[in-house]
Amino acid sequence: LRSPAAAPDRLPFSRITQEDLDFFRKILAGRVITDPDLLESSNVDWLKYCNSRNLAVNPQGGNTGLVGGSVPVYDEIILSTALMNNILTFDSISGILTCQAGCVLENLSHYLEEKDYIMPLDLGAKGSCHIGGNVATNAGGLRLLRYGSLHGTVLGLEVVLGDGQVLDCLATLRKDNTGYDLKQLFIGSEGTLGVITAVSILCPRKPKSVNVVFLGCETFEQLLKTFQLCRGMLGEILSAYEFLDSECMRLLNTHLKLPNPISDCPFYVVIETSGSDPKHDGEKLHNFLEEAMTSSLVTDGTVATEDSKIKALWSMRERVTEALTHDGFTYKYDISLPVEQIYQLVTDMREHLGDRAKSVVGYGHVGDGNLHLNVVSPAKDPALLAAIEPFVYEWTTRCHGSISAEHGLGLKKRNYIYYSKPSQAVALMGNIKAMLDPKGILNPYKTLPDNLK
Ligand code: FAD
Ligand code: 2HG
Ligand code: ZN
Repeated sequence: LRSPAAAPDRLPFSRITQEDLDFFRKILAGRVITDPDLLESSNVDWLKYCNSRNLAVNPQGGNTGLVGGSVPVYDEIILSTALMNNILTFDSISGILTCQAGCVLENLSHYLEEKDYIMPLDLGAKGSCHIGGNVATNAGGLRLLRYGSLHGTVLGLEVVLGDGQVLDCLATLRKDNTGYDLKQLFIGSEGTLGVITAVSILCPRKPKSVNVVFLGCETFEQLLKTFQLCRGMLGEILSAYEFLDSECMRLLNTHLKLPNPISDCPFYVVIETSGSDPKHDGEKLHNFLEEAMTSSLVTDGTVATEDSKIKALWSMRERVTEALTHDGFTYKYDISLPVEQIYQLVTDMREHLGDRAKSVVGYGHVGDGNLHLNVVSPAKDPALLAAIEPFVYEWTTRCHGSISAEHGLGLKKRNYIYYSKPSQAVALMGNIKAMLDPKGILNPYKTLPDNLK
């Protein structure tokens, strides 16, 4: 029996008697535990314990993060959400799902599809990443263009703070303006402000008609004009506009043996439409493709309507990261820029590095103005790194871009925050961290720059 100093007065419940224990032993043979040593772990609130012992904790979901945020730097305790994988509720009228943080994104998608709904986000790491990790990183992904960011679709969160307090903001309401919207602080906080234990999220209806088109363009300018054209002609059914360059295609061919589904081009686009009427969507898509071809914006293309071909076309975009891992040591940059400037950075980086890099590739979420610039070398190469940075960050700042569009700062990018945020904003972030996690036990060395610690 515990009597913590700050506990509220005990309410008038009955005391457990020997008869109660006998009853439970009868219905739960062998499963009633009364040994104080065995009960210890169930009675101790582990975060309270870590806080009082000043032990550092590293929350971990699917460990697919790309900025070193999900793994300990020294001897932090890894807190994995892998076993917290229950779906709690789903309301088939509103489309609101509540689940524990450790649910794998793809499992949630399968669950929802049976109910004619989908998750509002999708990413290449869906088979491993957890919804808690997605929220903690504010993951963007392939359909942000259509369904918006998690800052809009997440309706509620349950979070355990550094001192063990459970913050229950697990609302399932579309609208709730009662005071500050605290859950927003934890979306994208990369495990530094609290441990997300449950999420409620607004899910869109499953589209009745999905088409995927894979197109080739001669120049990036044409690719952007094609984007403008398809926004105008496809309108509300456009659900993704993604790109990869010919270097990515070469790596997909070489390392993953994925053949190019169309003829060789400098740039490739994956366009997805999702709608409720196959005939209407088909007509719109047909008109768009006719216009794009006759105005010579695109040089070649292929369309998929059935699942297996849709999957195959998507893998040309989703598996670029995997292809890069087979090419050598990869330096990764996840940059937000005004959309007209996104490929110029790749061109300038190639020119700047000359033959010092093995490959310099550009791909990403054109629709969101988000470039993934990856530079590969045969092995870790400090001289190459010194040539890439701060060049890439200074270039980005000149264009008023962000040095982390969707992957976060983690360990790797924490000290570059000032390229994208003014010092007052960073100082305020430090104050928020100090208020929510005064001992700084949650994911130390991550997100915030070293000069704040
Ligand atoms: P982890 O990697 O385990 O953790 C990431 C961060 O969140 C860490 O700082 C960790 O401490 C924290 N964290 C994890 N769980 C919790 C929790 N419950 N409470 C508090 N903090 C927590 N990202 C995109 O944004 N868009 C993409 O399109 C995209 N595509 C990808 C494709 C591939 C092939 C790969 C490998 C990665 C991709 N990513 C993408 C990056 C990554 O998958 C996402 O950041 C993802 O959201 C991380 O989820 P996770 O469960 O793996 O989190
Ligand atoms: C993607 O969009 C991911 O494919 C991964 O965000 C990007 O590996 C990368 O740099
Ligand atoms: Zn991405």
